[in-house]
Amino acid sequence: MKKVITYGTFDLLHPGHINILRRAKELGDYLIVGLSTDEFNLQKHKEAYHSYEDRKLILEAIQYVDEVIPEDNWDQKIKDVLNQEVDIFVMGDDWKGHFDFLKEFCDVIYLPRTTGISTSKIKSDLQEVGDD
Ligand code: C2G
Repeated sequence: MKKVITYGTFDLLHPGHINILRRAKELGDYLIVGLSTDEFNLQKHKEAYHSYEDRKLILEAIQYVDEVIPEDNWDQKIKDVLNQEVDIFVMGDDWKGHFDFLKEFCDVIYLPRTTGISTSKIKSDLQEVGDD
């Protein structure tokens, strides 16, 4: 069984998230998502609208996702890859090069981001509507 892992906040779920999850799953048989905890998001200078529990509930309902584990620091990826016996690490290419240190332990694949959509764009678009 080929195991794939990816990480993220996955707040205000949108087609960009679904596209990366679908493509990641297509690379193997089992997809693990390392979901950023609310506390780790603070370290990432992000504040998610949905709590970790709600973002986990939403991700677990997605057909491509087989398991969700907490991501609570920048340094857990090697341990996760080894402990979960991961074959492939996947991220959007906005992270290209950032996780190449994992190549010692698994395949590292950066996939093109979906253009024109992001959680921050959703938030700013809604802000504009609200201001009208
Ligand atoms: N993504 C994408 N296309 C978009 C938006 C996001 O392909 N339009 C991808 C990102 O590249 C990432 C995943 O969706 O691979 C999750 O994105 P975020 O929730 O924004 O995650 P991020 O804050 O980048 O956290 O340790 C890694 C970090 O936790 C990644």
